[in-house]
Amino acid sequence: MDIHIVTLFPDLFTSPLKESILGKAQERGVVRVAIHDLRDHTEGKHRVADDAPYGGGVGMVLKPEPIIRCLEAISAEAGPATVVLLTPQGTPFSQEMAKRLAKEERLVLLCGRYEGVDERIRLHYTDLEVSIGDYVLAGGEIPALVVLDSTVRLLPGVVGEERSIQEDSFEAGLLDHPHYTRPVEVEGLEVPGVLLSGDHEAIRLWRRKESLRRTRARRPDLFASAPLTDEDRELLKEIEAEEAEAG
Ligand code: 6GU
Repeated sequence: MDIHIVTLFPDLFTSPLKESILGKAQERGVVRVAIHDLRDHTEGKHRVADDAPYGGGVGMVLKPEPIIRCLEAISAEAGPATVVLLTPQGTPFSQEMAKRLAKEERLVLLCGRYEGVDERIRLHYTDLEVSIGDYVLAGGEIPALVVLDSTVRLLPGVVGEERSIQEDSFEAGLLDHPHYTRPVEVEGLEVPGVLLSGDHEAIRLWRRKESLRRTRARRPDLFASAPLTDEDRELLKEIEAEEAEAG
């Protein structure tokens, strides 16, 4: 997969791209990431990439021409790409969207800044607009890293065990269960006994139940679309009985 990032702040990407899963995925050749500095596509010695909004008002707007030139340079060099604009007005990002993006051959992540990008870019040069949540960030760079991280880790051969992806929070439409590692006791705090039992079926049931318990407590909205089995419904009844007893 080829990912092109278009930004006014290329340095924001250096260290996140070097480390961890994103670094490894590039080393392994699973993904190639190219950073494009919008200022390289501006005109004049001041390399101006933004301008005041028509109609007046506060803030600045990203000028259209440098973006158009940059996108055209990318498609001329690399070929056609799906262009994703990072903006607080976009569609809320989700695991589903990460899965969809992971199927693309070539992506452009266009980082908005200031009050936004010229509307003509949004209308005619982007395929998808994405927001990472209901809060305002100074620009689309951190959201681009969020999209990049969650998409790249889904590519085959990036995360060591395929199974560990299937068991992630959200993959089954539920939150993940708790995890424990050694030692068995720390500061008087113990690991739940069932995890030490060696009884794989009991462990599976415990994990599923805790996953349901957490989802019920923290994100009951997820039940609206999570596929639940008869066993899940039984476990949920047990949880409800336990909670009622605990008051
Ligand atoms: Cl994609 N951009 C900005 N500037 N703020 C955001 C966002 C994006 N998603 C949530 N907040």
